Amino acid sequence: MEYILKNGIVYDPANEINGEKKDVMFKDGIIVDDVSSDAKVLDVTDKIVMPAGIDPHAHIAGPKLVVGRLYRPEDSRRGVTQKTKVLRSESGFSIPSCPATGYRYSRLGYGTVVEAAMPPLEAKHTHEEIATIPQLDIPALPLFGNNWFVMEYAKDNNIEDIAAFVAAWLKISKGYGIKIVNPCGSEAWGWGMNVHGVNDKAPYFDVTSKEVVVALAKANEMLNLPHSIHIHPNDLGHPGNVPTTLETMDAVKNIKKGSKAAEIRDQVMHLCHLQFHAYTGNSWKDAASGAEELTKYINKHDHVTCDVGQITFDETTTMTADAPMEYDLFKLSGLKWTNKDIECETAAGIIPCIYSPKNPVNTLQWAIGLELFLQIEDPWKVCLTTDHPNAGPFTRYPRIISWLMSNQRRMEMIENREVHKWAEKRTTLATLDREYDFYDIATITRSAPAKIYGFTDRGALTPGYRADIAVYDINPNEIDPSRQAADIEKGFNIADYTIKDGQILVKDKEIVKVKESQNMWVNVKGWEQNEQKVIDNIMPFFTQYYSVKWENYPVHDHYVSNPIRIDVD
Ligand code: MFN
Ligand code: ZN
Ligand code: ZN
Repeated sequence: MEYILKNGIVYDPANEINGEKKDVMFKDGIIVDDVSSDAKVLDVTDKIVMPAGIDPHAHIAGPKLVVGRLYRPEDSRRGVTQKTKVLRSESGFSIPSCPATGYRYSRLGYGTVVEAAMPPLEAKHTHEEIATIPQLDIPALPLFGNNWFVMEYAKDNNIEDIAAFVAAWLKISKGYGIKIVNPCGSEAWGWGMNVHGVNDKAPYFDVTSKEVVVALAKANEMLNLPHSIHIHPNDLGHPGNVPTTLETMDAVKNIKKGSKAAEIRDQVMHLCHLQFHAYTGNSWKDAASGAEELTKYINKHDHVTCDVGQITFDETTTMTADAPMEYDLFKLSGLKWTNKDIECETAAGIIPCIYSPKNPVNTLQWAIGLELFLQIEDPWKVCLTTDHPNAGPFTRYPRIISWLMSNQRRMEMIENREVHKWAEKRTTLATLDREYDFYDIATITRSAPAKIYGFTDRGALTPGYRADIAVYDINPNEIDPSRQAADIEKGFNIADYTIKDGQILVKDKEIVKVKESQNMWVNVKGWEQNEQKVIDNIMPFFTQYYSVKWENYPVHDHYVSNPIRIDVD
């Protein structure tokens, strides 16, 4: 089938197209330069056309989602809709059901969402859920930062075996890249402890957090993985965590990118939900923003990219492999909390969180997130996330976009005391008058995440790329985003069209088609012998310490029925 999206106003930063009136054409699922006169015309006159959105960091599938949904029936009672001819019923607000997750991303004009933390031991289950979420392509990042074998190899500075281990584990778990969460800290949680900073060691492992991070980054580059290491550093959510965040970034600054990786991405480290790692002070009583210090570093260095984890002021559910941090939140809030340990690989905790604009600390967090967006000079270094659902649900992205585009709206919130005065007193937000434009928004929601992940088939409207396209009912020539924040939010809330692989999933703001999701995973080639050697090496430990048999551990092909395999050699 051939289509032509006619007369739209196109924002495509990867091709430096900034608000040009232009037709976009696609054929058989792929963007093309030209179509025949038989092409079906979709009139999008004066509407915004962008590549489909890419969410670089969200928690949408896997064991902690299931536990969260189970123990928060009060969340499932929100967002309920009846089934229609096309759709299953929906439920949930912060942790929507799998079908609702796919539908809602599709309504926002998104086509790709990265599941940011997959325990390899429960990868099978994660993939079954990925298969239950419609509409999207979903890569998943397996967790490596507290893995016993990785920590042992890192202690010996044995980068080659870590690389072989990673290559094997990406195959075994059908994963896309290396995720690290609170390195050494989640292992310490097995003993009721945590680590506090990059020079701390996991108990009974003679290796520091920093050594684990550096070793994994080197292995990542040795393998030329399309994505860099993706890290949630130590000390999340703790006042005074800025030095740890800076030391984490600085630890990898001299690591050289793999030669092939260097052709597709700039960074050697992606730091997720930076907002939670940007606090000064000694306690919440004297905490303040560390955004300036962190953004100064990021502006000066090209080896780090980040996403923000923007607070949205909602009642949400937090869930993370950083289990000791969730215990800290439990002690602060007293809300119901649960813990999920996953043997010798990682950990997890889950607890609701109510972010209120009346709460000084939550307001501080909100303002810091916006400061990060506004103080990072190059929008290619920062991505829009709420670390869904940790800082709020992804369905709030349009509201965040409206905040970024309107200094007037931000000042109104501060001056009218819609938010607590700490936003003004303890951050510089009120002094930042920068406003994002549509090109910047397209960058932080499309082109930057694509580049950071090394995607070479999406995130741009380049001929040959997948026809993943979003159209929004916003006329950039008529709207003044600075004064019309509510209209911006409304316009981005529901796409006019969402097109995925050339299939029209959303039309006239309604889902008209449901499509099976596809998992994207990275298949490293050329390391097979080293992989087997490492597997043979660790087998005695695996047999002794894991409660599953090796035969049951790897994700068999039938769990991933419709994969997009990315071969790397
Ligand atoms: C990441 O997974 C991920 O992370 C992320 O809520 C997450 O109340 C999961 O106990 C948080 N508050 C304070 O201590 C504040 C001080 C308080 C006080 O006690 O003094 N001050 C005030 O109330 C101010 C009043 C005065 C004024 O100035 O207005 C704590 C408390 C808290 C702190 C609670 N912390 C948690 C934050 C961290 C991490 C949430 C979520 C997190 C989730 N992804 O007139 C006048 O001036 C009067 C002054 C006022 C007065 O004194 O009344 C994984 O993948
Ligand atoms: Zn995290
Ligand atoms: Zn996260």
